[in-house]
Amino acid sequence: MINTNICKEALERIKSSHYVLILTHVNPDADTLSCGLALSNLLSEIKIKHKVFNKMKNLPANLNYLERFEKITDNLPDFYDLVIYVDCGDKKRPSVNIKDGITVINIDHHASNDNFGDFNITDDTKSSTAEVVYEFFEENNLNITPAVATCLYTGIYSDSLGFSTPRVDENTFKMAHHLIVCGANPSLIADKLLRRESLAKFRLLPMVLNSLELHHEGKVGTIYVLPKWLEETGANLIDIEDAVDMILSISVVDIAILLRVTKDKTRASLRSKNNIDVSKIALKLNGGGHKMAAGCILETTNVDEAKKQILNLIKSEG
Ligand SMILES: [Mn+2]
Repeated sequence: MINTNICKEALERIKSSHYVLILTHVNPDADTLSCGLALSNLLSEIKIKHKVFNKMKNLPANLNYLERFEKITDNLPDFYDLVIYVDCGDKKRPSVNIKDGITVINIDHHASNDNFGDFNITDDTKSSTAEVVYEFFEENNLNITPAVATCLYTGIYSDSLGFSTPRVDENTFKMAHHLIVCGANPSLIADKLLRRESLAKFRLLPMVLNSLELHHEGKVGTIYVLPKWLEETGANLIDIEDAVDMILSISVVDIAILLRVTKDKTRASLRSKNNIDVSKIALKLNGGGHKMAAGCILETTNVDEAKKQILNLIKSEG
């Protein structure tokens, strides 16, 4: 649960800092980046020097409408005296080494968060970290500008899969309501997030969907993508990320698996519904993740071999 005093103390600490480093997680999603940018917009307003860091060179371009998006950097500044982690279930998620002895603010909603910060603003009842950041603003009576409102609405909308995940409740809608009052535009945000796909994606998608096979009485659906398909269509791997969710949306399917073959290995993304824990399967293959969304790497470039390894494991797990 979010503690008012900790929110106030954390803000005081931010205000007394000379340079704040805001860390977002690898393979960034809209939640981590929108939280980082909401804080960045606040810090620039109150004139605190800072940087939003993300390890990746290629950030999801569909988030480029968020104010200060272009300022996100993969360069660590030489000097910083406060670090804020956003949407990071553990300290390793940003995949970067920070200097020892620096104060850490940890803002997150993962149930697995072990409160690694000096200030922990965490709440695992929230469907997104954006809701936790919203509470941080509210507890401190901070002004929510249209830029901040757009960031936070984006994080909530995206991480709750359009207000459809189990942790969405009346408070989620209350916050969304207030963010719209503050200047977030729901239809514009949905257009920016959902309706700007590349043509290449739609050249690739039929190939990938055509690879669909159902196993174990239809409960497990597999699809794959081969490197030559990416070459032929000019699509990126990121273009195919939601194909696995399409397979999971098939009524009989409880586990959907996307196998992405690369030059030297195969990456597997696993999704589940009906309370099935795919993180256990990923863990057995040295991967990890959440109960309903996990991943691992298979040391083969033969897609049938990769499929066999993972299906045998699912069978043995029951
Ligand atoms: Mn999140």
